[in-house]
Amino acid sequence: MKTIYSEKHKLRDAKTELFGGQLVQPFERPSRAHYIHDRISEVGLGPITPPNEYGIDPILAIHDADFVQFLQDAWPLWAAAGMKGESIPSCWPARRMSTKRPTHIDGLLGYYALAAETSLTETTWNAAYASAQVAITGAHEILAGNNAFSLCRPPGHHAAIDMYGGYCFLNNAAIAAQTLRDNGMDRVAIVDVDFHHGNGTQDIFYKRDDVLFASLHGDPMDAFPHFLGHADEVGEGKGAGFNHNYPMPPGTIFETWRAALKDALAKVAAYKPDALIVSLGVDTFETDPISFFKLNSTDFTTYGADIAALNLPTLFVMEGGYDIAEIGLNTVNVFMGFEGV
Ligand code: OKP
Ligand code: ZN
Repeated sequence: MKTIYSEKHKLRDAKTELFGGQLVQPFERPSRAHYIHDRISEVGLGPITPPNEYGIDPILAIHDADFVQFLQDAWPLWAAAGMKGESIPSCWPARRMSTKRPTHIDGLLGYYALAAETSLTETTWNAAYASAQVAITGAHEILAGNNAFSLCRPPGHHAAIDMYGGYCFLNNAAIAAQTLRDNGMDRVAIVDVDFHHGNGTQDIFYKRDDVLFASLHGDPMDAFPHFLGHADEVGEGKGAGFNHNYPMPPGTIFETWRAALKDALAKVAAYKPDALIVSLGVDTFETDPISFFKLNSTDFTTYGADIAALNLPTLFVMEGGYDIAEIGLNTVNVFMGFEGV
């Protein structure tokens, strides 16, 4: 299987994440992609190639133009305001407040952010843009008849139509799905196996019946993003019945998780999509520092084979995973299972 990878992910190298009341080194850091890249080479999974340049239009097919412009303007505005640290939101339109878009950068950050842990930096936009190109290039591999892995970084599944946060800026999997739709595919399914709920992807496709979304994740009562991902969120309007959430409690073991995956995959099979996109996060691993599921390394191989059994053109898009020493092994194990190696 071919991997799409851009060196430009290194431009996303924030120094700060707001975590537990402290500014810590971000869990989502460049070495994550390096470990995955090295493991792919080590096992000889297949060629690793840079993305093609598809421009801004496929991004604007998913995200609002004012939001995309904000991602580019935020750092210059922040710097011009004389702020000393990285750009962190501190103020939100909470219940019964105005939804007018402010002009001051502190207001804009709260307007477009869904959480405060994700610092914006001078080159964050460039990395997010490159990550989206990696996803779009992967989609074009699917259109050409090949399965592929888009080694996206930064990740994307928390980014919504007009919101960033949870380490995500542009929704890579959603952009890839839309690319497939805009190039002749009628139905696309996205299965999100990252530990966290893919709130952005759900939001983007919630009222649509042409992209089915299923997510397995830590129950939002206990886990980020806390305000979406409940089992009773099933889609709306035309989209009713095309959104499936599988929230699971702390300590969930593979047997339970796999039963949820099989249920989700059965929904996908019944939908008869032209292609499958897997939002692949390996933060379900037992020693992930910010998550609470209990998968071990061989479980990733096992569920890779479960996904392969669908026999669909499949694009894997990288999301989370923060036990960095094991991220290469766990990620590539999914592909070993998928390819039946
Ligand atoms: C991004 B992805 C934990 C706080 C979690 C943000 C997590 C973002 C995960 N106490 N903060 O889905 O892997
Ligand atoms: Zn995650």
